[in-house]
Amino acid sequence: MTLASANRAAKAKPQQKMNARPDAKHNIKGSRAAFYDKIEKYDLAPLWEVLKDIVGKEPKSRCVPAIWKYKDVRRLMLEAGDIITAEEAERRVLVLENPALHGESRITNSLFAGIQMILPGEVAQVHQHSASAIRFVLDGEGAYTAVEGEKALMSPGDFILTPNWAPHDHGNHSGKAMLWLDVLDVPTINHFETSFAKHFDETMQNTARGDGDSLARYGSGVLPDGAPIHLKRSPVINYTYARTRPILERLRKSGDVNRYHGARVRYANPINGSWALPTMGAHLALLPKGFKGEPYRSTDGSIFVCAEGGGVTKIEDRTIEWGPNDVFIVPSWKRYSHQAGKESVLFSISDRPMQEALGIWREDA
Ligand code: GTQ
Repeated sequence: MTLASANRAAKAKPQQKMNARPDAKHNIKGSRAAFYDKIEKYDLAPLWEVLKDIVGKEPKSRCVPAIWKYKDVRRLMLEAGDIITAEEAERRVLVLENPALHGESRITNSLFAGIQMILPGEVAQVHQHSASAIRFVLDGEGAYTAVEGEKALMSPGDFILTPNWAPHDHGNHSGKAMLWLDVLDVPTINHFETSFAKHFDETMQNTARGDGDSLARYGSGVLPDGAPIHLKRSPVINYTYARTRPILERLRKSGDVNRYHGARVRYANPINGSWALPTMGAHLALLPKGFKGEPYRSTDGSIFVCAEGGGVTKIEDRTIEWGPNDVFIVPSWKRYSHQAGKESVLFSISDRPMQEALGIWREDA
């Protein structure tokens, strides 16, 4: 008997008839186990043994809540800078592994997250892949990421897109280490077994478009005439913190403060109002001083980054205390609430656009 069929046999619950003789139970169990063993050779298995596991009544995340303290991450990232160059590594990234999923290169079941660092003078060479990426800038000033020929200069709080198959390279002409959070839909792309990647002969792209070009073209209420409306992704490359942060202030001042999320904006495609990317959806929220959020849950496990301030998030029976540049996660369908002693800004990102596209996203508010 194989291990799998032994496990199934051990779990098998005979549906005993009222008048069955005592040994019938044993016989049924034994004959079921033998049957399971037999059909396994035909690559068949009994659904009734696993039905409740695979068609769950409620989401049961494999992930656990977790926080990565920036103080530790920055120190260890700088140490990584001593042992490997950006060129050698191709991408010098420390993967944020969900503590329950070590070795799976993922922070939630569907998303990858990592901290990337580029030191002054370094280049991370141009490549492209089926996975989409976003950057949320943590620390440093003036290094660049070049995406589809636009050279985007990075400042803390910037939200930068690398849509699927967009060529991208990173470099640092500044005098300081540049660190940012990468989030990619890699686990989902690999779930579909659809990963392609390509490298180029050149190290860097020709950057014909300067810093801020796409935001200036598409991000102010007018659109270049004839702009394609059916793009699955936003044409904006860098949603700068300088442009987004004052909008949060406006919302706070006018009292547009959601009781769960605070004064929050959604990063949108300016052409059709949809999410900035088809696979990952992001928000930026201001929690006013003294904010006490009400408990909330939704089916999208979320990655949060503290951009400013500090506070705590209660996730069921756990309390996570966060400060600037800390990254933490709330697994799918876990009830959570934010509290902020001082005015704080939280960035968040999840796989919600994919769930909405499939019609399976739910919230419980
Ligand atoms: O910057 O292209 O964190 O390809 C993981 C894979 C970053 C990137 C990551 C990547 C990149």
